[in-house]
Amino acid sequence: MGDGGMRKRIANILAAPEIGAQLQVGGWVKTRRDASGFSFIEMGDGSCLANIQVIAEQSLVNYDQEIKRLSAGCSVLVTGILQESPAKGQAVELRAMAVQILGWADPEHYPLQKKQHSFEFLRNITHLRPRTNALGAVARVRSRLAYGVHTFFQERGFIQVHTPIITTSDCEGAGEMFQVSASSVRQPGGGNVDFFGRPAGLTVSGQLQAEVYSQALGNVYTFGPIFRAENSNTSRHLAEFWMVEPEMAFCDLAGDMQVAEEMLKYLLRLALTECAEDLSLFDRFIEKGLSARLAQVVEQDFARITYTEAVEQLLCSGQDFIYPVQWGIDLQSEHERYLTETVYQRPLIVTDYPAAIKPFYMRLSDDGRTVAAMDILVPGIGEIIGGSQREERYDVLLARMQQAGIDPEGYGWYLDLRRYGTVPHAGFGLGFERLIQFVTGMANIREVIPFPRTPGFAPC
Ligand code: AMO
Repeated sequence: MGDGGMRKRIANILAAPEIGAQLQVGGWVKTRRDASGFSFIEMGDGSCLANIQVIAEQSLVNYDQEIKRLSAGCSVLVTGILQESPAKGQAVELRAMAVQILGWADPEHYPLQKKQHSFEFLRNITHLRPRTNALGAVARVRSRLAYGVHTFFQERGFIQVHTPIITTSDCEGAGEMFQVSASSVRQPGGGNVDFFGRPAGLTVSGQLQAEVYSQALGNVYTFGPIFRAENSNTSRHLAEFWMVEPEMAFCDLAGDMQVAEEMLKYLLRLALTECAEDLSLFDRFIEKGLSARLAQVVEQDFARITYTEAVEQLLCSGQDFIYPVQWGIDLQSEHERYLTETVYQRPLIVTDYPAAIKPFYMRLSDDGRTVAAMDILVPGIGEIIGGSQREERYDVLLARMQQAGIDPEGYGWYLDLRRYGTVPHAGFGLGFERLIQFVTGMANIREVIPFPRTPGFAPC
């Protein structure tokens, strides 16, 4: 099927146009418009937001039979000469020498017509929605930022650890694990036993296992899929999402916050510089002023307050919140968003939460009632990062586990880390989809993951 050497991606053609060169481009038709003696075919190949315009003249052998039947969604392989475009709207165009139709898309049934479709409609065709401008742009930004996560940590000497997807430890202790050990194995002597010998589930966080490696290798990170069976049908929750979790030995909460802020700014800067074309689409159609907002976040220090100060501010706000505020409550999205959007109007780090509402692994502070925790809240989203300094003292950790009703039996390995050469350490979890929401302005988290899984929804 043509010469791979000659075949080019549209992004590369537009980045360094070679006028007069013979090229081959494979892609999907967006529109076809007929003029006298020739047709304009707009085609995209997903490599960038821009399409390329093909000029197909009626002298082409399949012009009447095929080219004039092309419609949105058809796949074509075009061989042609790149030339400067006389018309406004594009700098170059491809004058076709041959247009090979690889696949038809019946215009009667192809669901992606030229009009703008709602994101709700597109969610029901997750297999076709990446062909739209917006979802294609999201996929490219997501890919670039996933790579950026690795470069950020690798450039700083962090070691990536592949933490398990199947686990017997419920890190967050919130009872949101999907069970996987239902299938049992037959024993040689007859009878069935549970596959892993004890209940196992899909991981809700790679943190505990990342801690293991941080206690041997220093600074590590894990970046993988996370599964939570929370029955929350909100625009910020998924049952399957991706989390970036660094874990740093010889590090306290201050160091943790510093890395988290640096990482977020690094990723936003990367999006601004390397995804500018895609961001311009979001800026025009999803959130006006998006790029300026991101640029501002990169420039400013994040605000920092304690949980106790946050509660005081909420109590004095005069706002009528759905969930009443008092010291000891878990901050709700409405509280988080009020603080970061209305009061501070920039990212906000809230620290020192009540121990009673946070997991057992967070380090108990000297006051005995708060833990060295931090959440980073951003406008439009609320919580994007949750982290803490970990409890490195054996006795305190054991007591916290017992208080939380966790059987220390199953966590002997985790306690061992405190028994043998324990060191202060800290880490955090960045919800990768919430980052993509923040960067693209997408209102619903279901649009920023290729195949969203939510209660009652997992179509393919
Ligand atoms: P936490 O539970 O706060 O922390 O989660 C960390 C971040 O993950 C994102 N997040 C979600 N994103 C989409 N759908 C969900 N259902 C969902 N739940 C959480 C949020 C959140 O800030 N072990 C700790 C992290 C650590 O301390 O290392 C943890 O899991 O952006």
